[in-house]
Amino acid sequence: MTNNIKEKRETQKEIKSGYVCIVGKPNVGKSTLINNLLNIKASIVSPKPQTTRVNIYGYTIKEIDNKIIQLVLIDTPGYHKPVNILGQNMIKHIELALNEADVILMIIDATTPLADEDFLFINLLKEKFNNKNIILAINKIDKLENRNLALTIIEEMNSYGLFKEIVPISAIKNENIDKLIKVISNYLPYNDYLIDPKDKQPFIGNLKFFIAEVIREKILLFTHQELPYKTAVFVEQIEERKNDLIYIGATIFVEKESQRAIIIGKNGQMIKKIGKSAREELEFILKKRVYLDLWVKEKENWTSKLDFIQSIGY
Ligand SMILES: Nc1nc2c(ncn2[C@@H]2O[C@H](COP(=O)(O)OP(=O)(O)OP(=O)(O)O)[C@@H](O)[C@H]2O)c(=O)[nH]1
Ligand SMILES: [Mg+2]
Repeated sequence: MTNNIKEKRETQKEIKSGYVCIVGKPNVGKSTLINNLLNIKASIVSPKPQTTRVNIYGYTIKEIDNKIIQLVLIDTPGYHKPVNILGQNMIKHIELALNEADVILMIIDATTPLADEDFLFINLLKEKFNNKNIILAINKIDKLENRNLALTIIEEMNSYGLFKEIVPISAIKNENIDKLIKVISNYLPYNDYLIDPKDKQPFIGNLKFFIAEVIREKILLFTHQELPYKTAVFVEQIEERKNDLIYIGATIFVEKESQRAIIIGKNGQMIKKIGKSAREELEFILKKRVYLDLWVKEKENWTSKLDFIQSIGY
């Protein structure tokens, strides 16, 4: 085969593309899945619910069965009953993504029984988004002692008559992810690229916001009770310095003085731990040395102040 013919054959491959929004209750593994699909860290992950606060966009190209698949992915906050303006904004983000989606990918956790939030969300999908292609992924199957349980869950979820397909997966162990992409591709509407495939930026985000998120991820990891839900991070300054060093100045906001004391810790040990862990990860991602300057400020009742929430990007 001459090169010319070979090239022509390659470009004749079928292309499928579309917007896929990843939704579901908190902590089911939505952000873990988008990171897996993008093959980079775009969205922070933590063992605590309500980690993601805004929609995170990314795109990727996969090739399966001689078909080129371009997914424009949206990771969303976990669906929950909001208790403040921050929570209300999170729900607005989810609705925005649902409206944008060609395919809605709902995630549930195979290891926990369905909760109120799952039922509320299923009702929302039934009432407002039944005309869209809705696929269900049952995540965390790696944690199932008895894999047959996945079949029972599939049967139960089928009874809602809502899902076009149901796929058991493990986002962490990369199980059945190719199958999931293949299933999604059957419902993608376009037969062309949505984003120029030469565009090498898989994660459509803002660096300052991403750095703030990495810092917040460490706070989620090391602090407990209400603190993770009352913490906001804002990067004030990023400055390239000599010898491949980046200076990053960021403020951690909390609602009360007592929370400020916990974040700082005895002899400043907690803030040191958060700073060290964030700095190490940022150095790995940015491939540069990082000097991370962290301040902790009290901003009374910020989770109910719309102006502040918007100024910080949530
Ligand atoms: N065992 C196992 N754990 C998983 C899997 N996927 C995610 N997790 C864990 O589940 C927890 C929550 O993961 P996230 O990706 O932050 O969940 P999320 O749905 O984005 O959560 P919110 O942003 O709070 O809505 C983390 O501790 C993950 O490591 C999986 O496939 N298997
Ligand atoms: Mg998340």
